[in-house]
Amino acid sequence: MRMSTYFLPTLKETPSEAQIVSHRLMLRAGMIRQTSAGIYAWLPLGWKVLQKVAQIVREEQDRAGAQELLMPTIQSAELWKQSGRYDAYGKEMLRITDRHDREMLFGPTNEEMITDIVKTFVKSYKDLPKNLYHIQWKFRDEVRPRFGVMRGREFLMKDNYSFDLDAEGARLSYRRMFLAYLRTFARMGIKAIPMRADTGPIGGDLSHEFIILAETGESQVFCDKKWLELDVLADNPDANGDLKDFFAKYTSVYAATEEMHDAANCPVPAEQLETARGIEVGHIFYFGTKYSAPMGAVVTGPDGQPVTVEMGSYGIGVSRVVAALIEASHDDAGIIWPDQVAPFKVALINLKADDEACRSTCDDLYAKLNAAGVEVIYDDRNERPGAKFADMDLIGIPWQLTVGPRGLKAGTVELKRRATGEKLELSLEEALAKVTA
Ligand code: 5CA
Repeated sequence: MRMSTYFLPTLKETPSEAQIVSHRLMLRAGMIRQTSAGIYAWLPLGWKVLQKVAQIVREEQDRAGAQELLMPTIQSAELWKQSGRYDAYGKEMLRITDRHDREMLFGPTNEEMITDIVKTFVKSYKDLPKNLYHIQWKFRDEVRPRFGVMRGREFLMKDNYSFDLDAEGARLSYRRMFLAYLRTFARMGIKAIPMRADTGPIGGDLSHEFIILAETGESQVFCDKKWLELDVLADNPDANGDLKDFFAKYTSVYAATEEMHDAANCPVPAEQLETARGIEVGHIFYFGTKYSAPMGAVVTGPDGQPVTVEMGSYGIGVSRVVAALIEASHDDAGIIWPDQVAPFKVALINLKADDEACRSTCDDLYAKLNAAGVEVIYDDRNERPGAKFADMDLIGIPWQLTVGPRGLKAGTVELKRRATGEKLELSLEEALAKVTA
């Protein structure tokens, strides 16, 4: 992508309405634009990151055996009356009336709709288990939307729903998702800690919130310092094997939200206890027959008798994760994207756009990087070097490859690692090899 043509409206000034760093940086980096309170347009740079995050979520869902579908954002009130949640959900639900005076709503979540779909087609125990997910926009009319996409009214969620014949099967589905969530966040380069949680309006008896530690988090959390050393990708448990031991290991290390934490009876000694703020990026629930019973999701069991299916639901705030990643990884100059979710891998900076040697070298590097499948943003504008460096630091591209007239005479370019600030003088070939590796 050439910066001269890219739609990247970066801001020099810090927007006054933004109270937390991720919101400020997303506005300054030209990632989002608020269109109404708590509702955002995702501009090209932001959209790219959002898709990268969604793709990691998708790959880990697929690996865990969940299947992707897509349900609509607009739902009929009828389904919610069947489950009994239509009145209970209150003002957070955006209710809509269509031209025929039918009651509709913009979905805040999809338990009812998926239960209705599954019960229509799944009639026998032989059709179970099933685990279905989608990545779709939700609407919750939050009283206080704030902190940008962190607590929006419209937001992107991955939500999935498991259907099992019995409680044992449902607990296995829950453990599979527990593992998938740990893997998902680890792959994004962040540590999300599962904490026993309240089930709230979703309901059920077993639930974990996945929390990223960050100063600006909305929740107060407590965890054993051992958590900071656990490495799920190194543990590498098999999603299809027996997950009991893994689940036992990862739930035995203490971690709790404020609502669940009891200081007087905390099993962790004070010097071993981390007290921090946290951001909830995911939430999983096992709730048995809370929806399947009232909505009649029943299959014929092995003995010919009807069985009400056991369900769980599992959510990741995909758009919130983008903000949480920035809270976890930034400095005074801007965002520092982990490689796995960076919108571009390489920032190619031409220090002197009107210099023929610089221009042709950069054009050539740009073509080679594109040909090698490396995502590159190329600053080919006629701007001051200082402004170019500031923009690239702000938007947080992992590698900055700078080409200037002085270096070129010596046959070198400069390669800077955004995260560490480390700079290397390399030949063109060495620099190319390093960023395409
Ligand atoms: N049906 C269940 C699981 S699929 C559910 O809706 N769970 S939830 O209410 O906990 O939401 C799942 C995740 O969505 C949360 O963990 C959070 O990361 C994200 N989320 C919830 N509300 C918002 C919001 N207003 N703005 C941004 N993300 C949100």
